[in-house]
Amino acid sequence: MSVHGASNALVRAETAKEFAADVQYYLTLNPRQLPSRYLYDALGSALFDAICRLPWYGITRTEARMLEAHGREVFDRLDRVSTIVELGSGDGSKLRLLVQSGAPRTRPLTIHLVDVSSAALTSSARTLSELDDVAIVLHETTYEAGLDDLGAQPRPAGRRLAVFLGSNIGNFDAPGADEFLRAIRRGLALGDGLLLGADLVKPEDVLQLAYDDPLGVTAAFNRNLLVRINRELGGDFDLEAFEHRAIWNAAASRVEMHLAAKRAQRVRIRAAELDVQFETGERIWTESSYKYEPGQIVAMLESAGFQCAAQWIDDVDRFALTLVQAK
Ligand code: AVJ
Repeated sequence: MSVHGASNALVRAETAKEFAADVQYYLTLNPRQLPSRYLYDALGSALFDAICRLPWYGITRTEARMLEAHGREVFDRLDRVSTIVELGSGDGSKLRLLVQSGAPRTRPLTIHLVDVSSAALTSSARTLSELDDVAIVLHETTYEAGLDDLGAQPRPAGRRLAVFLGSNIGNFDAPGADEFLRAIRRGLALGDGLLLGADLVKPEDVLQLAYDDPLGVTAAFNRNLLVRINRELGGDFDLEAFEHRAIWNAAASRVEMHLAAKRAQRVRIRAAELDVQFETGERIWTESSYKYEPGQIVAMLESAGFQCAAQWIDDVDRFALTLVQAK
């Protein structure tokens, strides 16, 4: 195995400034918001890993089981894969499962990992280094920049397979998802593949427990965003004064996470030059997790320039893996 870093220093240097600018912009919108990508600092990522182990949050376990069960079929439908690109690498264990169960004979294999988090890249690379005869290339950058990098590189023989797992697509609203899927499509050539893992609509009580768990881990994950603003941007949020809310918005088919002010208060954030007055019950919308019907996933992919090759559905745990090809 070999690991090459293609890390982008420019992207990293801009992060603090961008965070301040985004907090200033989104926190003064009506309703107040914060982009969900900022949930994942080191502590936030550790809390998300804990969420994945909660008995009430099934996405990770169900998807891993499905990758193991259907991995072989993925590489049967999409033959001659020589390059896999994982967007948002997590800890690498799902991709290892997919390759182990599905691509035992596909060598040589190059795996590109694209993630803004160097911690995620390091742990993924370590997990994937257990595979034999695989070259790993790290891209410490945004999905979009990583896709551009890749689109510009000379293509080895064989197909590319892009992999976007964990229902991360669910953080995008419909126009955002369309734009993102089109960006993936641009990084691929005709006949290349995309494997998408997406969570399906399920009963409200199940969703409620998944996003507001009895151990309070999801609440901590959400409230950590305020801890991060306090630390990195000189904010003075009183942690005790905000509570986690998870709301199923049936009309929009999404679970929303919010932070609700328990009392009226004023918050200052020095680096964002902000002075915000919260009323009692006023909320900050921190995340959306869209839930889909299987046909909707196919339609969304088809309109972004793909053709469905296969879809696997777990009807008990309500999750879909969809394999498409660039058309
Ligand atoms: C990583 C975006 C897929 O929406 O289910 C978990 C994040 N938020 N619990 C999701 C999350 C609250 C997760 N995604």
